[in-house]
This record gives sequence, structure tokens and C-alpha cells, in this order.
Amino acid sequence: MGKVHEATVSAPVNIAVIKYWGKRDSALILPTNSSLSVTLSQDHLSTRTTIRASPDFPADRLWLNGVEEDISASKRLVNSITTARKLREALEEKQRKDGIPAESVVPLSKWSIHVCSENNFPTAAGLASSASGYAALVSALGALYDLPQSTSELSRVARVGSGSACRSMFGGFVAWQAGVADDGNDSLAVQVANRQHWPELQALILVASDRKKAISSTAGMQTTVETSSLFAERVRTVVPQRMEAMKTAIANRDFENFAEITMRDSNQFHAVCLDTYPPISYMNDTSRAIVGLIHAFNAARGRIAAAYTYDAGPNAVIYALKDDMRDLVELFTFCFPREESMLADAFYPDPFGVF
Ligand code: 2P0
Repeated sequence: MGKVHEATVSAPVNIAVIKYWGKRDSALILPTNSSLSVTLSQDHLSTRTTIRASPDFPADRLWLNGVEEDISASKRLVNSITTARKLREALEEKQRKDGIPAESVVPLSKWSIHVCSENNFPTAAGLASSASGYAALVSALGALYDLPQSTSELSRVARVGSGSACRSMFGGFVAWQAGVADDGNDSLAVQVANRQHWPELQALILVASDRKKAISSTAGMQTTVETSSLFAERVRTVVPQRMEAMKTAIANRDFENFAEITMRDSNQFHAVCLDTYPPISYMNDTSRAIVGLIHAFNAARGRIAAAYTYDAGPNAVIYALKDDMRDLVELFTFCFPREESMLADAFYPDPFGVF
């Protein structure tokens, strides 16, 4: 058997505070607007991926949570792997040109790979796994192929797997710049601040339902682009202003502004979904009850002490500073006792301390 080369990498889930919703190019996954997210802890919601390359493997193969999947059935998987392979091919070419002896240039780009990917959270929990999945795949390919590209450059490869995945290539606070180029060259992720910048900020995930969503993000966002008039206004004026205001709030560790922009952007994203025709509704009664509870909590404190945000599903993510989070966990446990409500599982009270 020939020499096996192997790399293992983990990548966490990210939760957007300025939402990505809408593509200007579906094949290259180029968004209509920039977005910004917080990458959660590796410990709670992440994907761990091992990739092996060997001259003895007859074909590329992939196992997701122990079950083999057909790579060729997913254009996105094929695109990400092919793009990374081309970068490796270019590197091998450069090594030969630089005079490295042919026998020292490992032709990894010619070898097939075996990919083994596992989530450390139940897939049934209805929590996004494509972001951590593609980020882990591309980071592992980058490590296996010893690619010289920066993390931002590699985020373009994760993006062709799933848009939000490009943001999971970094920890901390991450912006996905929409870019303007037709080839997607400038549509990539950049780190706005690292994880140590704001250690008091914490996230809490409340699982309101673990059912699979009725309309996928990919299908839903395209219907929004085609039918919502509110959406055009969001893309043109609202998001560009919010991106700047959010970066300033993060730089200043200004929780009240961070929280207000986060809640307003979640609300507008869901308003735009409702303005889609036929309308899309991701939140449920429990989600709406949590919105009311957070506003009541903030009113009682006389300041914005907590923020909610919802993605393409009913589960809430709550942001708060450490001291307030302790009270919020108590409040949620009191209002939604596990045995009596849909609000089950998955309290993650301290992801930011360790992410
Ligand atoms: C986000 N979401 O910014 C937004 C908020 C859902 C709501 O990114 O088609 O799974 O793979 O690019 O990345 C979900 O969209 O869609 C998403 P594709 P993706 O996190």
C-alpha cells in the first residue's frame, strides 16, 4: 500500500447577527448582501472531519455521521473538492517550477480521498450543520494539501459548498463581504474581531422544535429574491448601514447596540420571509413567546440586556453578557420547564468562554 496522507480538522457552527438571505449567483453562491456572524464554541456545535488521500484509493468516498453518502450526487460537494484539488495542482506545478525534484513533489492532487465527517450534536436538533460541515471539509483539505492560501482565500472554497460556511472558517466575529466581482473572487469571509475580544458575551441556544424545516434556506431565499419588494430595500439601504453599525458596536464592545441591531435584523429577515410570495414562516408560537419574554426582560432591567435571533427555523439564539445570562437561564427554565413544553434540550450557557 502507498503512503497515506491524512488531516483532521474541526469547525464550529456560526450564528448570524446580520443575516445572509438571497443570492445574486446560485452556482457560485454569491450573496445579494454582506452578513456578519459569531462563531460558537468548538465544544458544543461543531463538525470534525478527517480526510485521507492515497494512491491506492480507487475513488473519492464520503461518510457523514458513519453513513456513506454519494459524493457525485451533490454538486456542492463536488465543487468544493474540485476547487481545492485545483489549488493543490497549482501548488505542485509551482513546486516543480521552483526546481523541487519531481520525486519530492507528492502528487496528492491526483489521488482519491476518503472523507469522514461527524457532528458532535444531534442532526435531528434542527441546528445548522452545513456551515460547520463545509468549513471543516475545506479546512481539512487545506491542511491535507498544505495549501498556501490564507483563511480568507480558503473561505471562497467553503462558500461554494454553502454560503454561510465561509464564515465558520474563522472563530470570533466574522463578516462575509458580498463582493461585486462576477467570478466571486471578492466574496469571502474576514475576521472582524477574535474570540478573546469580548469574552463576557455569551450565546444560549433554545431548541423550540427539532423538526426538519418545511422550506430549505436555499429554495426559500430564491423565492424571496424573486417576489419580495421589501427585500430590495433591505439589500439596498438597510444592510449596508447595519454592517457598519455592527462592526462599530463589536469594536466598542457596546452590547446595547449589538443587541438592538441583532434583534432588528432578525425581525427584518423574518418580515422579508413573510413578504415572500407564497409567504415563508419559520418561527412558531414558542419562538414568538421568547421574543416577548426578551423584550419584557429588557424593559424590567431598564436597558437592553439580551437579544434574540432566529435563522431559517423556530430555534432561538439568545445573546447576553455573562451576568445577565445567568438570570436568563433561570428565567427560561422557569417559563419553559422541560417536562411541560416543547422547549427541550440544548442549553449551552458558556460557549464564548471557550470558543
Ligand atoms: C445566515 N441563513 O446568515 C442565514 C440566516 C439562514 C438564515 O445562511 O444555499 O444554508 O447553502 O448558501 O448558507 C442559511 O443559508 O444557504 C443561512 P446556501 P445556507 O446564517
